[in-house]
Amino acid sequence: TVMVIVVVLVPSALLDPTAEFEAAFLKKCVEFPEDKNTCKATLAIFEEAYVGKKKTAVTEDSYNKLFDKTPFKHPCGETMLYSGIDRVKTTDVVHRFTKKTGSYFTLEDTLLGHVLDGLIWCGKEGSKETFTEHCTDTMPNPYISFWIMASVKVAQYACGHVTVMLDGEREQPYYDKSVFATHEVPNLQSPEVKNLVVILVVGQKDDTKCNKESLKNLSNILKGKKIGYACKEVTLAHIEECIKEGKGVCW
Ligand code: C8R
Repeated sequence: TVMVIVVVLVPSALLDPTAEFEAAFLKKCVEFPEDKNTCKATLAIFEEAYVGKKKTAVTEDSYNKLFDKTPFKHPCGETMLYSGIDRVKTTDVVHRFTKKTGSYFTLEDTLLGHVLDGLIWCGKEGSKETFTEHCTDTMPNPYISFWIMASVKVAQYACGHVTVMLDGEREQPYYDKSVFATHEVPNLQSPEVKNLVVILVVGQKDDTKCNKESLKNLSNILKGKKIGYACKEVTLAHIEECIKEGKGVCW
């Protein structure tokens, strides 16, 4: 018999989804200087939520400990929500705005949101590994359960004048199936939250788009929660200008 030994020279991280995922997590985590020393501990708590479990067993509550141990640090009165804003026009205008101007904080500007945006993860029963494929083909799954819990938590954390960027060119800027509608609006706390300010992003300003039926629904829901409502049309070009000049006071 002839024994054939094949040695393949590929960096081991490329063959090992767990190592690759952990490296990506830690790399993005240390970009937050205040959290640098706790990134490994945060990763371990994060993995507890899904490692060794089948996808459908990972629910929103699986991430309770993670959110308890990783509280938000941004000013609660500078919370920026958004919905549908990056599907049509210029991708990610809201994230470019908050990053460049340093005013307002989206979930992706908080530690966990920043680290996990763009990553996919899941576990398997009887395995200690992290997988990064076929993770979202069940409901629930570890990925969607995380984003739902993160959305609930950031809405509960918000206070004062909360801002939300919505797409004014859509028929329904406030879309009742969105995460914003199903998990954020219902979790805004009164009296901590005084007001929800809709920044309605439009192509051309015509001062009619705030009158859309779907926004009347939103204002009625808020009225029922004793939270104030305001809506302001702002053109995409104006926001792009603010981004370019780094102007956080934009409307
Ligand atoms: N939020 C929800 N989902 C998020 C997210 C986030 O910050 N970040 C990512 N990557 N995702 P959408 P929406 C993923 O349709 O439904 C919070 C999830 O897979 O543009 O109203 C955030 O605070 C999720 O299913 O908007 C924001 O205020 C889609 O992207 C709303 O919820 C949802 O993206 C946005 O959720």
